Amino acid sequence: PFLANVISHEEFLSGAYTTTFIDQSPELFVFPKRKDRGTKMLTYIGHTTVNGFEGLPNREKPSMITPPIPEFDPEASIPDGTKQILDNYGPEYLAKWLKDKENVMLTDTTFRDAHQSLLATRIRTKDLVGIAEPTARMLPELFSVEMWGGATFDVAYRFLKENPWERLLKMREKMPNVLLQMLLRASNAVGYKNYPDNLINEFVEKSATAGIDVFRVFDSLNWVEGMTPAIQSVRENNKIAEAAMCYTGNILDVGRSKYDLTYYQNLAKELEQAGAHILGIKDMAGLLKPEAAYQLISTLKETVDVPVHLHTHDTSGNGIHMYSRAIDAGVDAVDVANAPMAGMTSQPSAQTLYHALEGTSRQPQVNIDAYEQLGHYWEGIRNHYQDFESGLKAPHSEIYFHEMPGGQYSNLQQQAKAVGLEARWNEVKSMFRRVNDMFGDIIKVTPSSKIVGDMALFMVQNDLNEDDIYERGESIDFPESVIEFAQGLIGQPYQGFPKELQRIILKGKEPITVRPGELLEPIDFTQMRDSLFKSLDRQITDFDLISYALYPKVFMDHHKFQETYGDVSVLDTLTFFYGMKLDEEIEVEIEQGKTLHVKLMSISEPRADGTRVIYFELNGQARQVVVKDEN
Ligand code: 3PY
Ligand code: ZN
Repeated sequence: PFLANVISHEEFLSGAYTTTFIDQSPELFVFPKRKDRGTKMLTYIGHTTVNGFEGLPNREKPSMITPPIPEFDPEASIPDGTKQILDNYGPEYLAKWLKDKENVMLTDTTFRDAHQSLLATRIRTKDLVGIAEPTARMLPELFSVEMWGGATFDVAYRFLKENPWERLLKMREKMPNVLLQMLLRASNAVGYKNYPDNLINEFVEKSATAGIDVFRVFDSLNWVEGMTPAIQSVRENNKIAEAAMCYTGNILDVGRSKYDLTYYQNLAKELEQAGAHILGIKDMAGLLKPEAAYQLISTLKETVDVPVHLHTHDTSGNGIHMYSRAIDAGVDAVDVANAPMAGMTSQPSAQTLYHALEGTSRQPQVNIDAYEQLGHYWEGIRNHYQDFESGLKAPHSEIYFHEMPGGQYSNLQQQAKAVGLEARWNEVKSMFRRVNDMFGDIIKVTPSSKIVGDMALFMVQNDLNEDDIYERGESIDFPESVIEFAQGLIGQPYQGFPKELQRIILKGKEPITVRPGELLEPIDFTQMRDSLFKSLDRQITDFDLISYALYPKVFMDHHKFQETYGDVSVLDTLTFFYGMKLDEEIEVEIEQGKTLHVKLMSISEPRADGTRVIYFELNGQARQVVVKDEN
């Protein structure tokens, strides 16, 4: 095969090669591996059937109906939308167009924040892409569809065993008409720590190439200096920079003056100057109350020239009332989710908002029947993920006290459970607030919210209170994330760190005060590509490189998983999470036009070495795999 690779190589054929040709052409050594996709897939199904899926109860696969997909004529052209405005006239024009609209415009978050906040970000690409084209055809009036970024990136690799870039590419293909939007944690990209500037630039450039149009950029401490490189990078790629300020506290509470109306007003001006095409307000915990929204939006609309886009979580149940006041005050766009995926820790419901605004001049112009039809799909799909539900059953007004972001609530609950604190969850929530106050009342959103959560868990677990920290702090080993925060490695909090606490946590280590990205070595992508190529023994795409640079271990684990089990993203969701039932038959389309028929025939008892033999029929032929019984 080596010779065949050489003589068919373009450079060899053209005669332009030199003696270093072989050294410089690593692709010559990429040989097609013997693929046995069938065995790999059966091994995955067998393993999951016997051992369950990590983190889920090991139970028999539930029977569920396939969610209905609205019918459409695939030959009919897809109506133009906001994407065409951006592509034809550029981001400044689009921003002005948005600002001039009479009706409020909608961003649909069902494909990202809704499931991040309700189902621990677990909806798989297959289920998202499955409804993308009908959505594009039936809701072309949307401002944008938020479908990437935030936690989706690492969850895709880590838990769903799929490639987040493929999700983006496929969604883009199915949705050519509406703007695709992502949540970018500024210098933390889609991770939990600061990365070198050149990695942020690469990330933005490749995300833009792969299909992102609107980048909602935020910093977890509202530190504009930390956001500027990302905003600039988005602008350089001719995409829309939506610079977002995170809302915390309560501007109506005159006793709590750190984050008052003037604070947000000044921040808005700074973000406009830093290059925002749109000003985002990211109310990640749902703390913005209706009257506060009215005052905030009215003030900001007078403060900046760019349009204002509001994001909230409906945790308290006040979301629609709050939006309605914000819309009265002139907000240009709001974030909503399709009703069956809305409410509680998710965004307010699109349909409910539509009806709430009937009879007003600002009612969203969307096809409400389309929304409902698409909703039938989401209602069905959500059932497939029922084991990821947070268990929150009613509006949670306590949010105004503990201030935990919607996306974090179920996560921290899981973390608490994992360390045996399930029964002390109420204490953890109240400790979350106490830690916030100890830290000097900070903005809490990924990753700063995770740091507050880590510290809260740590304190409850070790039965520590504030006095213990101040009195015995010198002898306490604080969580790593808390030390990094005190070192300034995620940026500078507004009005600085509480000095005494910082000193106790750092135990003599010097904090930094500059942007962490300035101190980090740029990544040498060429060198990284070479070494990855050597260890993976396959072509390394630009997307692979970025993923590896952001999450080396997660990326390598994903690679190893694929070597063992192949591409499991093609499986239907219930099979992916629960395996198969005896005598069940499924069809798996492994590539277009190539379908495998799989039937589970029997499972042996565990053998002396702890393995079981699983008997299948694959396309009518008997096949067996051996899996370890880990129960
Ligand atoms: C994220 O950063 O993932 C968030 O959704 C923060 O609210
Ligand atoms: Zn959110």
